[in-house]
Amino acid sequence: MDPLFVSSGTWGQATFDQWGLRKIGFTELGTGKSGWEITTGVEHPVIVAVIDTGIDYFHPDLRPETVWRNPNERANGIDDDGNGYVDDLIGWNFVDGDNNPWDRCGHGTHVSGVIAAWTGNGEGIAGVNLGARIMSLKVLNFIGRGRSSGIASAIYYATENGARVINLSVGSKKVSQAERQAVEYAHRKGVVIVVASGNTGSNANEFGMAGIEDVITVAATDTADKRIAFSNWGTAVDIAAPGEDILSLRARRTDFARVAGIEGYTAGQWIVGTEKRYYRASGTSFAAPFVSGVASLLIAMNPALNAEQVTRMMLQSAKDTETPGIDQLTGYGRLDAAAALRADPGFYVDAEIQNVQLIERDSKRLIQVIGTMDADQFKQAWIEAGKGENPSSFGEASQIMREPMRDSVLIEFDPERFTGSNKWILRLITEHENGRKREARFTLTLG
Ligand SMILES: [Ca+2]
Ligand SMILES: [Ca+2]
Ligand SMILES: [Ca+2]
Ligand SMILES: [Ca+2]
Repeated sequence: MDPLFVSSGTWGQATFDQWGLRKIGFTELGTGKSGWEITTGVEHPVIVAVIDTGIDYFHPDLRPETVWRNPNERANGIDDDGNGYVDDLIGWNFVDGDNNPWDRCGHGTHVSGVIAAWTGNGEGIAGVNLGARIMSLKVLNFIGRGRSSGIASAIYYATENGARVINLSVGSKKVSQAERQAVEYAHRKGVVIVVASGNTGSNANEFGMAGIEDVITVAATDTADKRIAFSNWGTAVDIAAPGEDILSLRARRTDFARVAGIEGYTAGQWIVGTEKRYYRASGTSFAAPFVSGVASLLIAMNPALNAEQVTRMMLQSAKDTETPGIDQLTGYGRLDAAAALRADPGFYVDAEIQNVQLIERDSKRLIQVIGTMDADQFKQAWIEAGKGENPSSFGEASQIMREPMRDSVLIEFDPERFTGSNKWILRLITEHENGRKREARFTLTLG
């Protein structure tokens, strides 16, 4: 195996150097438990667009085939395939308006390495999908800045030129109308769009593309499956993946933590290896590509899967962490690739409380619970309530409900039901016919 996949403690840490990859289910072959024993992705190469700072396409730990090549374009100064880009041989550089997405920052190469570093070549690290084709679309310059028009154009490019997965480890507070429309377009065309939740420790709903409905929003977790403090949270978060001290590829002559001016960082501190070819970094930027990589492996395993099925397989099989059930820190939980690769594409069991509001009807006050209780084979659902912020026990608050519902009023309570405390935890539990349950919690604060 690759030396840095096997090693641990290289920079004095207590974990494997590639703890994140192992955490999500890519362990040594021969154990019967590794995701790679189901597929390594090589049988069916899947194009993954990395919309970022570019790529070091000469990196020795990337298979030459990993860099996507436009099959219908030649270097002749003519737009052979008529896609509007002249000589776009391996992607496009939307920053400078040319065909060279060379990475002068390092961020995009790091993201690309998580997805598709050369596993099993006896050098460096391993990546999630050995067969992936990375379509590098450069939208950010050497200090990680770019225009939103470039991001929108890159999303269209990826969609029109065969990408089945788009990784967006970029973003800021604002999302432009053009970006929103581009994401909607890619979604309509069946592309899986994966977005980092952002690193401002705030609500991802207000963090650019991470707050758009049609994307998979990825938060970052640590070695104990806890959300890392910088990782944005909120109802927009769908899933979490490792995002601390993630080891990947270093683009030649880059040190992006230094350029970003991270407090207390000394130049070269995150560079790894005697040849200085590797780099470790923390952020939701490096959690998202684990999800993109696994999405591409699912498609490699079964190219007929659609985006909805791919998403469902990852979300429904995620390992529940933080508060039981779907929560605002980690969504469905931490990505589990081995489980996702074994998941039934049709299976789902959902429980979600979107809102709890006080309404008045016929001069009577009512507490209305809005949400979703649904499954592909729905058995039943019910709501329980517990007193205080951390209830020691829950009591039944509703009858057993036999009909699935989506995005609608699940129940109305008489406020009198909730006496003796101004804080209650509501717990919605949905049960699948096969016995699997999922729950969602909501903190009810009474005035
Ligand atoms: Ca072209
Ligand atoms: Ca040409
Ligand atoms: Ca390697
Ligand atoms: Ca949870």
